[in-house]
Amino acid sequence: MESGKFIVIEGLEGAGKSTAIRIIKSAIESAGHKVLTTREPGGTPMAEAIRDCVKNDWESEEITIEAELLLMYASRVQLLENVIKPALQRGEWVVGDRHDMSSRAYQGGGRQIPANMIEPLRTITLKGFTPDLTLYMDVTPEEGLKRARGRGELDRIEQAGLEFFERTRKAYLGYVKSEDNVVMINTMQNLEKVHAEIKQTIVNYMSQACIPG
Ligand code: T5A
Repeated sequence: MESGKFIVIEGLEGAGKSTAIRIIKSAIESAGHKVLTTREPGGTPMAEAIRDCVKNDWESEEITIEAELLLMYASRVQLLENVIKPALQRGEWVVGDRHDMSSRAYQGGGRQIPANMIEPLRTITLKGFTPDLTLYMDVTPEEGLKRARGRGELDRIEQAGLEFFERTRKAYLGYVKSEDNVVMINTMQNLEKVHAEIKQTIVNYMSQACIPG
């Protein structure tokens, strides 16, 4: 059986990932594929517990940036081995709300953890596994946080401050330039245009991915 594809949506808070995922899921299903959606951190019982851990504000105890990094990869490997890989092997397509690029952008760029400290964790947990396509939804931190605030209280990571998100965005923009299979969507334009670009990107990808050879 042909294995499925792993499509990842990345971006800062308020980039509009939730709507993008709905559009992508519907386009892939229309082409006759079964779709599973995932989120990171999270997606298995243990990974969801880790999600609560990293999003919580622990008041008397500061979460170190090293613990935050390790927890992101612990959550990721649980999801990858228990959910993502089995689904791909069953021929399903998986649409992920965040994956490895989030850690490299937030913990690498935002928290300024050097790449040579992140790399060994990637080797241990991912073992060379990479998404087939990544859609990076670009938004300025000002606009993204304004949208996120409109939805309710900001969580621990969302309270990290504008400079943190500027560094995170800069890291994302670097990966868009330097890595293959990454498409950037500018979300600071007319919403209909944003949605049309997302749909076109996935339709183009499917037409290429489904050509044998
Ligand atoms: N994290 C995660 C790390 O630090 N390292 C890692 O390795 C990983 C995996 C996850 C947090 O963990 C961090 C990143 C995050 O801080 P989360 O709750 O999953 O926590 O946070 P997000 O993934 O950022 O989820 P959000 O819901 O905040 O972002 P979305 O999904 O991009 O935003 P969305 O779609 O819900 O939109 C937010 C609001 O904006 C509006 C929407 O209607 C909604 O109200 N909106 C727009 N408004 C106007 N114009 C547009 N173009 C709009 N797009 C959306």
